[in-house]
Amino acid sequence: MNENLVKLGAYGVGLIVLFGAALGAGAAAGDVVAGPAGHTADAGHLPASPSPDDPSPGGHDAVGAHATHAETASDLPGGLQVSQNGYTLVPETTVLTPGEPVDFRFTVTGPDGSPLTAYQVQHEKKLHFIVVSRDLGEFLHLHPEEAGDGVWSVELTLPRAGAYRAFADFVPEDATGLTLGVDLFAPGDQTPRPLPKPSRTATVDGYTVTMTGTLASGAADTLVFEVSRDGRPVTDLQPYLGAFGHLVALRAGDLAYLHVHPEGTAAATGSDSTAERVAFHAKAPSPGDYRLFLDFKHGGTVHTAAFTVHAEQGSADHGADAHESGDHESGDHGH
Ligand SMILES: [Cu+2]
Repeated sequence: MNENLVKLGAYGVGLIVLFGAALGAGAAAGDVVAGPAGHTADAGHLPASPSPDDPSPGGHDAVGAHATHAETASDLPGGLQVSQNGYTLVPETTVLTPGEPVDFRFTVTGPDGSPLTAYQVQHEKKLHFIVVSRDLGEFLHLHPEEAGDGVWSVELTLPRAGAYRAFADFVPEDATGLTLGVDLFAPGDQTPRPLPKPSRTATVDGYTVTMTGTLASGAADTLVFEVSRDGRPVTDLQPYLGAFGHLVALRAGDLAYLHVHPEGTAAATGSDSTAERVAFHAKAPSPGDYRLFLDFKHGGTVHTAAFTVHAEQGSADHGADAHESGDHESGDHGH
C-alpha cells in the first residue's frame, strides 16, 4: 500500500485482492483476504494492522498512515482502472474480430514509462490474464508468454460479438500487486445474455459442482466447492497453479475483480496429492450479485464452473480480520 493508493481510495477506486488460506490435502480449507496490495501474499489482509511481513515497497508509507487508511483502501476492488500506482496496461489493439484467434499483445508500463519486465511469480505465473464479456457470459483465463522487451503475447479469441474486459493480474518485482483492466471490443450483432440467477450448482464438461457457504460484504465467509460426476463425488482433484482451485469473482454491473486462491500450495502437500473439495474465505466489497468462475483440474484437464452468487450485507468487519490473521500466520502462499 502506498500513498497513491490512499489517494485513490478517496475517490472510490482501487484494488481488492483475495487470498486463500491453507488447504489440507483432503479437506481444502481456504482463506481469502481483501486487500489493496495485489497478490503479494500477506500485503493486504489486515486492513487495520499491517503484517510484519507486509512487503509494501518503497517504505514511504508511514505505519501510522498505513493503519489509518488501510481499511478504506482494502475495501476497494481491483480491475476497474487501466492505470494505477504508475502502472498502465497497454494493449496493441482493442478491437478483435469475433471468433477469430489473434496473437494479442500488450505491455504493462511502469512508473518510468517503459514496459515492465521484472515480475514476481504468483501462483506459478508472472502474469494472469483474464478476459470476460461485459455480460459475464464468457470467461477466459489465459497465461501469456513473454515475447521480449516487456511484451506479452497470447492467442486470444473473443467468442462472440460484444464488449469485453481484459484483466492483467500481476505483481511487479519491487511493488505490490495490481489488477489492471481494459475494455476490448468484438464488433457485430450482439445480444447480451442476462446474468443467470443465483444457484448453488453448476455443470461443466459432465461435472456437477456444488457450492456451500455464503459470500457477504463486510466479513469474510467460507465458500466450499465439491465436484461430482455421474452422481459420485470426485475425490482426486488435481493441483492447478499450485493449488486445488482457482477462483475469480466479478461483480455484476462493473466487473470489479476479486481474485481468490486457496492458500497453501499443492506442492507443499506433495506433488501428486489430490483433494476432494476446495474452500475459500471470501469477502465481497459490497452487497450485490457476483459471478464466480472456479477453475479446477481433473483428469488432466482444467474445467471452469460458473456460479452467480448474491452477496448479502454482512455484519461489520468485527472478528473477521482477527480470524483471518490467525489463519494467515499459519501458512504462507509459497510464492
Ligand atoms: Cu492465471
